[in-house]
Amino acid sequence: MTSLEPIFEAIKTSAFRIHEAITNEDTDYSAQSNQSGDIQLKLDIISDLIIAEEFSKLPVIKTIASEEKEEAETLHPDGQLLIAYDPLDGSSLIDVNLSVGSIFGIYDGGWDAQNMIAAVYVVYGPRLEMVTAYHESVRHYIYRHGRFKEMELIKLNEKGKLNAPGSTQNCWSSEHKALIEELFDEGYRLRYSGGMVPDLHQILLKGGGLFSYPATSDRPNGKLRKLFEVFPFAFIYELAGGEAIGAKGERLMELPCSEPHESAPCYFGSKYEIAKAKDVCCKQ
Ligand code: AFP
Repeated sequence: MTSLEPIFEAIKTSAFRIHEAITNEDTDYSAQSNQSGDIQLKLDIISDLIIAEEFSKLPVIKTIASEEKEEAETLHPDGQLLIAYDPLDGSSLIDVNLSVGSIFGIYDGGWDAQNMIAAVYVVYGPRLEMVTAYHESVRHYIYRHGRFKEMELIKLNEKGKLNAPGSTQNCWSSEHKALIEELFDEGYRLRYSGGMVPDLHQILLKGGGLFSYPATSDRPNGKLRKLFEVFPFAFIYELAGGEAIGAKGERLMELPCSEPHESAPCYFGSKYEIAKAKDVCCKQ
């Protein structure tokens, strides 16, 4: 089994560099151009370049697919692993100083969810944090005094108390609306920032609940992308003891992916909430 430690170290280095850029760089296209005439880079493009640069140093990585690039890119033809990543998910929230994140899915043998062998995300918030899912454990790290310090393993309770309902509510199906309202009627608390990484991180660390980004009338295939958003969090939630399903109650980890930017409706949560989702709205 290939050791993923060099990849996790490259992600830590990228996280530190991106955290610095978030603090110091101009976050929008500016009017200035650099020496070669390129328009000043946006922060999410800078983040993409940082990650690609760190991954280019690892011969084990054959191909990368980024949310910021139309096509996948071969780094090392003799490499073994494929990595899909969203370099700065939720970047539109930076202007209002809300938490954002980077998401990574590590695949061996192809881009279908069943080929995923590990998933990682980084949270850029009041603290810099990283979560890795690999070898049956979901590990949590907090950046303190110059290094990522390992904390307790992450496990979801059978049932939680947080409800994170995404997308435009007037585009929800009546079944999805009924599910969300049932949870609120049971006393669940609304926790939704519009950033997938902090919203799912909160449910993982607060013991459970439901995050949903359903099929809607304006987005019949949902919004979140399979390769670098949906599959990595499905992998993480299942390893943490929860479940992750699609619009028809199917396991997200059984879905294929035929092109890098394909999206899928998705529900991530503790077992109680996913069972309710299957019963109320995600039926075959
Ligand atoms: P941006 O990257 O455009 O900010 O979108 C963030 C995101 O892809 C994901 O992080 C959120 O869960 C989701 O969009 C929020 O979408 P809605 O605003 O439609 O709920």
